[in-house]
Amino acid sequence: MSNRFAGKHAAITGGANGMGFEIARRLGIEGARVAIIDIDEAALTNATNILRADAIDVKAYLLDVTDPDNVALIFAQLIEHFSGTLDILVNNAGIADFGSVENTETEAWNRVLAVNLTGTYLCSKSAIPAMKKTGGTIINFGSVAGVVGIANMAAYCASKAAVIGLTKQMAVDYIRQGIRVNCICPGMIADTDMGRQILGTDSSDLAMNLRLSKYPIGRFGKSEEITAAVLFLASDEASFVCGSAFTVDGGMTAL
Ligand code: NAI
Ligand code: 1HS
Repeated sequence: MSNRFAGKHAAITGGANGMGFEIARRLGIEGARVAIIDIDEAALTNATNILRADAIDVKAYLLDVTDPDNVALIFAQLIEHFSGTLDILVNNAGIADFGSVENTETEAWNRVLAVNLTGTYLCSKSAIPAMKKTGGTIINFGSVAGVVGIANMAAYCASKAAVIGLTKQMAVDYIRQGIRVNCICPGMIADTDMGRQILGTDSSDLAMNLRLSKYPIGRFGKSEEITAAVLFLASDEASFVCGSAFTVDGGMTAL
């Protein structure tokens, strides 16, 4: 096993479940000390126990990434825990909601934008001052839904397109200050709660085949395939990768 992240300090939002958990686990296995941040207290406890059983140095932080004061507070705490440094931030926390523009309630619209976009902005804002001191990298979570339209996901698509825009903007502002910013744009990842939630909206053979027909590779993705790409972006091997919207989607957006 390589030790690509030995001596690195990493924070992963939404790190208690799904892809965030897998990313935290892989970063830890490859040597990083990790902070997992999540709104789901029970899942945080469970994730911490699993990671510690794997001998990973992990600390859990309960946080709603949409809350500006608490984001600032928790990031101050975790950066202090990491002796004033933070090398890697993965803005992975996200939620989905369903509806066209006409039938998306304003409250749902605001919540999706708050978690997926404002959460990314707030956590980055709190991480950047520490990163400026020693250099660092930020990986945001976009989606194929930020690149092409997905039926009945107005708020989600808008939030992910905005995350891609924010990524490019941040990349330009911060690369000369030693911070590389990129985003990952996964296609459908079926083995997470969100993946199951989306597929569960219509699991008829017709709907499933229609969805699958959008994927030239002939299948949906797995968390481990996204994790591998995120770890590449977080590593020094990606030293010239900056402002990228990295699609990892079995060819979905190439079709
Ligand atoms: P998931 O539902 O398994 O995990 C999301 C995590 O974010 C959960 O632990 C949840 O508690 C946490 N979270 C939600 N709201 C939060 C908040 N306000 N503050 C802190 N934590 C919060 O989802 P999954 O599939 O692992 O998704 C991770 C990211 O990947 C999301 O940004 C999602 O939009 C994106 N994505 C997912 C795809 C999929 O097919 N599953 C495809 C493309 C992108
Ligand atoms: C949830 C994630 O961001 C992907 S949205 C893509 C849904 S699909 O229509 O390609 O199955």
